[in-house]
This record gives sequence, C-alpha cells and structure tokens, in this order.
Amino acid sequence: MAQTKYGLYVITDEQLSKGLTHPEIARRAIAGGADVIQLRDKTCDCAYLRRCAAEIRDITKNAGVTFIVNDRLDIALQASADGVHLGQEDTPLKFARRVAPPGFIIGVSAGTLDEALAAERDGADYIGLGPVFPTASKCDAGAACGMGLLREVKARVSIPVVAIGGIGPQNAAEVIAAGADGIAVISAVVSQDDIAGAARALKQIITG
Ligand code: TZP
Ligand code: MG
Repeated sequence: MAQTKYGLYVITDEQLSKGLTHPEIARRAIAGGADVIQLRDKTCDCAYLRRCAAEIRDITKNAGVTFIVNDRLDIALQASADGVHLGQEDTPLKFARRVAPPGFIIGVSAGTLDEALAAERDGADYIGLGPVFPTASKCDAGAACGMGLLREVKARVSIPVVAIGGIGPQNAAEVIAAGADGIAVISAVVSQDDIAGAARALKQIITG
C-alpha cells in the first residue's frame, strides 16, 4: 500500500470558517492543494455529521485526497473514510485497530514524548503532535509543547509526525525544517477569506 502523504493536512471547522459548511471548506482546501482533509465537529448532530462525511468522502475520493474523521470511529467506518484521528480521551487505539479494516489509518494526538512513544508502540499510523505553538482554535489544547518536543519526537519515533497548533505561513517553514512530516491547520486556512489561496500558499512552503 502506498505511503500516505501528510503534507498539508486541513481540519474542517464550521465555527471558525466564515459561514461555510464542512464539505465546502474541504472543496476549497483541496483546490488549494490539501493532501489530507479531517472532518472535525464536536457539537453537531450525528445525522448532519454523517451527511457531511458522505459528501466529503465523494469529494476527497474524486480528488485523490486522504479523508480522516476526527474522534468518531463509527462515522469514519460508515463513510468509508481512509481513517480516524483519536485523541488521548477518545476510543482506545487498540480497540479501533481491532474493528477497523486492513489499511485503515489511525492517527493519535500526542502532547508529550511519552504519549508519542505509546502511540507508536500501540500501532498508530501517525502522530498529531501539539499544540506546537499557542492556539485559540481548541480551548482545551493545553500549553504549547514547542519545537523542541517536535525535534525530540522526530528523533525517537519512526512513524510520521504531523505538527499541529498555531501553525501558519509565519512558522510553517521552520516546522518542516524541524522534520515534521506534515502540518495540520485550522485557522490558517479555514478562517481565511480565500481558503484555496491560503492552502496554496502553505502548500508552497511545505513543498519548497
Ligand atoms: N489539536 C491541537 S491544537 C488544535 C487541535 C485540533 C487546533 C489547531 O488549530 P489552529 O487554528 O491551526 O491553531
Ligand atoms: Mg478527539
């Protein structure tokens, strides 16, 4: 199976967008070169989330873009998403692996070296490391872990590390230079007037 490219990983957020739906955010981010779309919504009702997941599945499949669902393994499986992203408090990785089909991507959030090492040991496909910088997009994100932890985690794990939290055009180059295999963003793309343009500019920084 081909190695997943994490590159520019865009997380949808209707509350932080300027009135766009999840599928419309996904469409525009993909037009700007997003490699991964993560559907993330912690408040909407289940039926709406399921509809958005089905629509984003079609959009991403047609574009050859990886589709990940945040938190909800059930929705990810129903929508035939490529994977799920799990936080430390979500469905345990070992359980998700047991019920997921072969090749299903499981990403795990880590904010410390120990969490990153545990995620790799338990079979995660990638680590979402952060918040690397302070962020206002997730109220319980905790303190920024900084570039030092990013470098340390990169030196200690062999699965891909996607950096997240407070990343934008102002610091994306240093994050990539520190070894991140991708950068995950909400506000730097989703909150911009020109989502495709913002994604394109970040992708340019990532690909050099
Ligand atoms: N997890 C850790 S930080 C964060 C998430 C979901 C928010 C990232 O948003 P932004 O706007 O890119 O800082
Ligand atoms: Mg979660």
